[in-house]
Amino acid sequence: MPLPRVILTRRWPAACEAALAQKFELVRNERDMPMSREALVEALRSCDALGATVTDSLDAQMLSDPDRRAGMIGNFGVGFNHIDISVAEQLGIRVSNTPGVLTEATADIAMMLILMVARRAGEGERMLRGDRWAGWSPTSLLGTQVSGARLGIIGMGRIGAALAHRAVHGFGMRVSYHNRSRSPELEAELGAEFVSLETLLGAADFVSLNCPSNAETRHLINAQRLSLMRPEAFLVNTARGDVVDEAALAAALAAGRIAGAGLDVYEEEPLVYPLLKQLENVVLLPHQGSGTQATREAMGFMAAENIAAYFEGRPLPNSVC
Ligand code: 8YV
Repeated sequence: MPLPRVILTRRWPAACEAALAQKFELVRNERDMPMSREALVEALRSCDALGATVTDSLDAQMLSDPDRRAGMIGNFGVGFNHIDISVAEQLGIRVSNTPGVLTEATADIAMMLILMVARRAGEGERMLRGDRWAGWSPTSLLGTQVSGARLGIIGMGRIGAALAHRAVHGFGMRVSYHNRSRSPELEAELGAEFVSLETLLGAADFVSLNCPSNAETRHLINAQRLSLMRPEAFLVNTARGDVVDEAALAAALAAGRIAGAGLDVYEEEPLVYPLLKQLENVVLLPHQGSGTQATREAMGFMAAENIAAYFEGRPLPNSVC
């Protein structure tokens, strides 16, 4: 019997590719560039399972293709907003994701963005590398104190909770949160306060987005909600770009309506709203949240295990549908 054919849309860590290659006929994307829509359609027609990532938009039309052969999508990542899950479910296409293994790495990046934007780290580094540093001065590059400040977390899932732990235990921050459901454990353990979205936006020194991207959270942070934030407050986004109306955010930052932003994700990656790149009070990272060697390997092995389970007729350990 021929081995099932698995196509990876991007290069995965070598150890994960090697594990897959032992069990399947593995096709790698040697150039490691995002695949075009046409190439993805072709891939779905010529494999039994697709190893996908956030750079692959798999919409209803592509999944409904009568010539599609793939019956499983093993997503390398926890977020799956790039895949039309309701259509996949209707068509019986199995989809898995990689929850849990990237929680700590992503919470680290969220905390780092809070620190970077508050302490003007990007600005300072640009000044130094640009040979514009004239030496220490009592009043240059003064930032905002993170220790003891109020952090508002929107979306208290695994990553939100890991960020709350860092903020409370590491930095003595006070945490407010808004989520679909309350977490009595976190409230007891960290003194986290459950509040409405409006209360959170109005009270927080730092607002961190840690919710999934879906129809309800698209442009959750728009011009009106940004206007509820305090002029001294900062916005940090490590969730998904479309949770924020980027044009409205850029306008609010440019007008000084909020103090700054730290972003790891964007509405139209890899494009970044041009005005954001011109603003000194914005820290911009290229979607690095889960980017440690250990975490990316753990994600790859988890996705590979789900693909193996599919072909072996076992329940998917991390089934989305
Ligand atoms: C991944 C992420 O690296 O897992 C996620 O949802 O946002 C990132 O950490 C990326 O999605 C890979 O597909």
